[in-house]
Amino acid sequence: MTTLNQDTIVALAKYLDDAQREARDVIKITDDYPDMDWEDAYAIQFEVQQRKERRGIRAIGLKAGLTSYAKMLQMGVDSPVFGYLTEDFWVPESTRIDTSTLIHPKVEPEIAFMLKSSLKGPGCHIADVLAATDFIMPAIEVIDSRYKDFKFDLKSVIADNTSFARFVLGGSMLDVKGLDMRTLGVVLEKNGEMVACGAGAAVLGHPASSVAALANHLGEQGKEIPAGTVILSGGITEAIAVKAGDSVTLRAQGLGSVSVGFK
Ligand code: OOG
Ligand code: MG
Repeated sequence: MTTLNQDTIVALAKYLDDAQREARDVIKITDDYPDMDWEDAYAIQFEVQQRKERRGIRAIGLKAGLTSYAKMLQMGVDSPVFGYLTEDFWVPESTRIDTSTLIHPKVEPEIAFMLKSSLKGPGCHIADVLAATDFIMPAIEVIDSRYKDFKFDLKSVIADNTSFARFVLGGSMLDVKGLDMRTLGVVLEKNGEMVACGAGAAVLGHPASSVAALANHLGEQGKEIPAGTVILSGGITEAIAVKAGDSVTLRAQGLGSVSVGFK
């Protein structure tokens, strides 16, 4: 049961959608609606996505966020969140993203999963995820909270589609068979210097557990993750702020690298 009425949910979705489209920050929504609940937060996120769909922008994947201790610590929250990847925010590798369309972007090193079969919770676990995975790839997620100073609580960030702003896939596709993703190392470089590094285990012990958590979250609503879905499993390290002129490369063990620039 949501605590907010449908008119309020629709108005808050417009508030966040407009902020994103106009690249300006806004006050977090829990300041005005401190009693909103988790269902309200996901209902607003869904409504933001509905607005995009009405403009012809489809969801082409899903994401989990705040799945590593580094991210939880950085943002001062304690549980994962889930959101949509939309087609308008997919960016080809080695291009430059226009920072005038963003508020205060940050980049995150992530492992992307491509599913060959559907996943349905509850009860989904790492082995189910690995069996359903076609391949993994390195990914850079650009996050850009629509909230002032990038400060939020969990409900506000869920409503804001978990700060999703762009994503870049690249490098090699890797079969998960025979792979220990926990020890898969990643190095994030900005302008040729290493700015963060980590290993897969930073993400809930194993990046596949983040995908399982997503399947279980959707399972509570009777939804499944269809085959062919690309999923970002969550930043392995803290997110790194970027500005015009920066270039970012993610090197992932056995997966090559993926790069993107900012102008
Ligand atoms: C929320 C989104 C976090 C991740 O990978 O942890 C996220 C935020 O930190 O703004 O995408
Ligand atoms: Mg992320």
